[in-house]
Amino acid sequence: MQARVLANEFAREVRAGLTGAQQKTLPCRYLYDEVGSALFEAITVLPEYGLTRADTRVLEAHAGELAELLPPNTLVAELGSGSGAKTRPLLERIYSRKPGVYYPIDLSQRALARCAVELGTTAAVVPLEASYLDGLRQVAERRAPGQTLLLLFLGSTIGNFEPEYAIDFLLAVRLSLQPGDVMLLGTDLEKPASQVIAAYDDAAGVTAAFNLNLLARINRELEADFDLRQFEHLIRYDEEARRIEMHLRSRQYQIVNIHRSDLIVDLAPGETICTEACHKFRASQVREMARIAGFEMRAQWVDDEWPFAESVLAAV
Ligand code: AVJ
Repeated sequence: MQARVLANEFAREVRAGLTGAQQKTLPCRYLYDEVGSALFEAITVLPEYGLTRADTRVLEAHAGELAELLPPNTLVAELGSGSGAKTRPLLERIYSRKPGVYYPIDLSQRALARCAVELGTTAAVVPLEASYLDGLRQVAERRAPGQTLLLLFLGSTIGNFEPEYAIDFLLAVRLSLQPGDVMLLGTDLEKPASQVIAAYDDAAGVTAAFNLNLLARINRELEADFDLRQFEHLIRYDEEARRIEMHLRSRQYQIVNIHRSDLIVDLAPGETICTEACHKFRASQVREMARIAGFEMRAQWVDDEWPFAESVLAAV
């Protein structure tokens, strides 16, 4: 029998993640459809989730210092622009004398459109709808000789990579940069387990809704019949690896049909689907990862209230 050619990458990745005897997984980037992005925005203002507030505070506190480290002809690009709200104080400082171009790189057209509205008065926004590395290559092609690039990678998104892969990713980024370019990297830092767990298992259930929405999205886009009420949000924290995982746990034996993935899955009672892993870092670990990838740490700022670091990494 010839395998059906699946309609798109989403259908293929869902199939790959749910097939086989190992831990079932779904790629975390699919959490961010329109509903998922709105739920994530809600997560960022939850009392238990200090990450985004810490990121924003450190950026605001040190925007001036960062701007002083950069030459006047600096160009700014950002991986995963989100709503753009965190980026505003930085862009205002950097482009205070002469407005410049800002390249947000994101797979979501909506995020890019919102970012253009949010930051359009501060910079000339040129949205790039692309994966991180493709977008970065496009920026590299467009830059004028002699311009310095400031690349923002905020919000600890790098924590979604397994540590070895995080280094590979930084290496790939470094290959698209020139010596003297600067990457500003935000990383959530190690903190007590109870605090980490609460941040991903909030009392109001917003993170649970964010997690379950992935199944709703699969139902909508891939003609599947997940019964969301038969799954529960589950958080696991591996303290030694400093890795928090989000899972969806099946409440009973069940069979799910995912039409566009050409797949029928069965789940045992208690079996889980892992939907995201987020690593927490040590401040020294960021310096080390950066060094291996060809960057030198020029500054590192840590929030006083919620352990979170902003590291200034210069390409060498
Ligand atoms: C966007 C990957 C940084 O790991 O904290 C928040 C995503 N998942 N709550 C994080 C997330 C559940 C977030 N990152």
